[in-house]
Amino acid sequence: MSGNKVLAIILGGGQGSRLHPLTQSRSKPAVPIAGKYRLVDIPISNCINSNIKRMFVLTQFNSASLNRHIKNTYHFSFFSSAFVDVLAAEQTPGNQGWFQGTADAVRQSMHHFKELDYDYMLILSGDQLYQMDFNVMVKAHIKAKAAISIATIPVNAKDATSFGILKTNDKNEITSFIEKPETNLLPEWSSEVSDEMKSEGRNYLASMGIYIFNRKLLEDLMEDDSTIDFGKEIIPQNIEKQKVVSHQFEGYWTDIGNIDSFFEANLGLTDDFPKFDLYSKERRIYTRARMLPTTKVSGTNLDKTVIAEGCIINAGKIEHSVIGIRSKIDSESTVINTYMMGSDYYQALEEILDDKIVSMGIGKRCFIKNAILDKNCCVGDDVRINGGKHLEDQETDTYAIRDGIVVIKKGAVIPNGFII
Ligand code: ADQ
Ligand code: ADP
Repeated sequence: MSGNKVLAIILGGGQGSRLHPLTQSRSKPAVPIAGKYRLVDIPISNCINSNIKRMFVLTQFNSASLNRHIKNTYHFSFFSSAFVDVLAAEQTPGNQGWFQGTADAVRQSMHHFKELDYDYMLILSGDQLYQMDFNVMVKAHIKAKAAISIATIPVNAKDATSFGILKTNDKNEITSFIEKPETNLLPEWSSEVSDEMKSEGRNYLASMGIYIFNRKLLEDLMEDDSTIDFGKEIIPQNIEKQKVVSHQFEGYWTDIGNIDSFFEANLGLTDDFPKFDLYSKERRIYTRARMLPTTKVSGTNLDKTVIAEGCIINAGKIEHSVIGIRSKIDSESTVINTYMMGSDYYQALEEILDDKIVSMGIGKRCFIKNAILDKNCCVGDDVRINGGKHLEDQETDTYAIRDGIVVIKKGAVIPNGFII
């Protein structure tokens, strides 16, 4: 199957409010994950690995770091038709509005796709962690002569209320669909799943928000501007009118659209055998090649920790943490259950040696637990950040607390001796 007939759209994010404050100064696709990547690298890499090499990233908020990242990362051969283009919400004479929902975002971008040669549109979410071969799904879509295919995954009752839940017949055709059902409706929505899934209590078939549409159908559907969302309108309205097929996936897949799930997914990379495999030869995750120096560690007790390139670590102890590019952690500091994103650049030596300035990174004798440190944070000496469920949600200029996780904002300066 040639990837040339498939055009991919990555839904890069609406307001991004669920990931606030990580999205305060950047669009969601540009949020750094796993120490050296950005969220958008996941769907883009899945497309490249599936030989789908024409992609548009739709975003509501066009940040400099997203454009820089895409421009500096995805260089295809001069002779290839491959591209990754960012389409930010734009006001045109015909449309004064801002993107509202997912279907709206696609509708407002349709004129960019008109001249392109494609038969199938693959629509992806920008905030999910998974590795999937979309070609298998495209092949199944063509074989089934489907109009729409939806990637699906069995989930448990607790998660089922956050997703579109569906039922299929014995030909995998979707017969009914409900977007984010209330808990009291769940008993009517369980499906036949494999024994393994059943044993994990995953009895509900959820939409992964990954869709394949036949071109003509999508173009027709986008003509009707009363529909706003795929999950709320387009999919439920077309179940009976079109052949809509479920493509079940049983690999690792997780939605990382809020601070809690984002934090867990990042720390999950420190497991002995992480569910998300960054070491796979076939399913490689691409990102910007930065040519950074190797990481230097001295006197640190390290356990279950992932450290990216270009770091200078003199901490006492780091446990169950992900330490991003160019991070600096000074002596006698302890870092536990923390995702430190790292820095965009190295400070000049004069700044580092100036006692009046809090340097970038983590200072001496700090204790940091259950935290996310956004890029370029300057944490002074003797700072204590003890995140956990005992803390209530709150927000200041320099940090926010969400579900007990303390998020230090990008570039925030946390003075010596500060306690959270
Ligand atoms: P949600 O994830 O709740 O459910 P939604 O918030 O609409 O759906 O977001 C889907 C994706 O589109 C996200 O990556 C989001 O950031 C992005 N997005 C939203 N609005 C956008 C806009 N205006 N411009 C660009 N991108 C935008 C959906 C489905 C469910 C399904 C889950 C699976 O509706 O049926 O179960 O995805 O995660
Ligand atoms: P990343 O390196 O994670 O891809 P960005 O795309 O946001 O990060 O930009 C990082 C690059 O931008 C750095 O390599 C550096 O050259 C430059 N940069 C960003 N901010 C600054 C700054 N305040 N001072 C100097 N250089 C900066």
